[in-house]
Amino acid sequence: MKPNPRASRRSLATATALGAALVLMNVSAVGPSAIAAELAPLPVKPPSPTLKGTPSDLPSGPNVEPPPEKPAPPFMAPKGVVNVAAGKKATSSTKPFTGTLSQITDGLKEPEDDHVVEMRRGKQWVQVDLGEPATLYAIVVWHDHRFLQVFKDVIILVADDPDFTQNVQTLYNNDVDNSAGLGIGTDKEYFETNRGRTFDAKGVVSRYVRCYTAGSSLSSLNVCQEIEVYALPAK
Ligand SMILES: [Ca+2]
Repeated sequence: MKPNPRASRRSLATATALGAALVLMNVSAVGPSAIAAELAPLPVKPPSPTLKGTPSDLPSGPNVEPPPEKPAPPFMAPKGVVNVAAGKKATSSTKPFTGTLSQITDGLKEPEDDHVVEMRRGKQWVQVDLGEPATLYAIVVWHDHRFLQVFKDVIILVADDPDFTQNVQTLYNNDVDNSAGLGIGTDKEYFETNRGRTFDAKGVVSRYVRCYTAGSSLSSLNVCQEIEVYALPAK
């Protein structure tokens, strides 16, 4: 039987009208707050990918995500979020021996040696003071995408105070053996690309963001290029 184009056009028109009616009903049922929370892809501008090749001996295991073959789908956040960490003050557990802490929030994160802040080995952290509490939707971290590598003990915390004693919340922890002593992590280790890694902040209200590492699959040193924190701008 041949399909009847007129009938299918009619049913499409009916479906469209029905869909529009349902959307209208939804909008009136949920009110203006839901309209304000319209989602859009996170406005991250990834740096260039590295031109260095893939190392031959890549780590693998049950707790390591395989190297990504294509970019992850965009992270959806409330429309209008901005990087509230841009230009904000960064501190660290140990003084960097290459680069300065202002580079953590300077927006530069190309796969170049002078865009990487390097610190000594062991468990170290870098943190950003947003200046005031904000409702956080996503944190994006570039440790060092000059080389494809897996960072060890990636732990992302937020807190109300710079010493991380008040309202401390863990957003990510892939320290499965608790070697960092901050609790057993259940998140995966991952290969970092030019897209960094986006961590879901789930709307937590916080002022300080702290990112731990303990070296990587390539080096025992700790490194960081950029930390971005996405929130709606303060009114
Ligand atoms: Ca930077």
